[in-house]
Amino acid sequence: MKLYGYRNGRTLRALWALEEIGAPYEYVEVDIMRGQGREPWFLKINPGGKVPVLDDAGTVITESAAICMHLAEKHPKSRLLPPAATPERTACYKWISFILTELDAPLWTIAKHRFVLPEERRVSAVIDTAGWEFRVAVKILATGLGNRPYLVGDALTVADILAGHVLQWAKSARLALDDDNLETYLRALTARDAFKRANKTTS
Ligand SMILES: N[C@@H](CCC(=O)N[C@@H](CS)C(=O)NCC(=O)O)C(=O)O
Repeated sequence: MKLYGYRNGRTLRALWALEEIGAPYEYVEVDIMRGQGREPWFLKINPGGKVPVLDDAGTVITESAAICMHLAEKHPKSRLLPPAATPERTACYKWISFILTELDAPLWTIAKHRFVLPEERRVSAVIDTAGWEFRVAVKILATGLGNRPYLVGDALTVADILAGHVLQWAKSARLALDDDNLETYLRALTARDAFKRANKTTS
């Protein structure tokens, strides 16, 4: 397996899943800040020009959540997804969708309007609204988690990998989590050996 990625971003999700399952992989850094994502060799792999991208024996997967779910399906012993067609699997799908649409989306909006978009496209008022949207959504996550160590069942799933990533992203974007359980949850996730190995690769 080959993972194309760039540090400090959603690549961490894919690396973390790879480290949790313990399968061998090669990591290829694509320096998106220096335009490598727009180079012809990379556009052949992902015409969207974005990372992460996983090449699993010729199956090329874009989208960080899809990569994590693909890895979980192919390595069921990792238990990164609960068994198919169970209420736990459905709960996992629910949280994955929620995290992507309600937490990743406002964080991405904030990043875009702070530094990603060309200056003439940035609208600073949007940042405040997106911050408010994030705070509303993160309360729902906190309520769903309660004081449990995982979002679904009694083991780490893809939902926790995505949640851990967005919570860490929020903190680095100076957004407070305002919830002791979420802080404890994030501390435990980032203390995992697999997380530390993945984080080292991208930092
Ligand atoms: N929804 C995609 C987003 C991928 C994405 O935006 N990746 C960023 C890095 S975190 C990127 O490659 N940006 C380069 C660009 O937009 O040109 C995912 O979850 O994988």
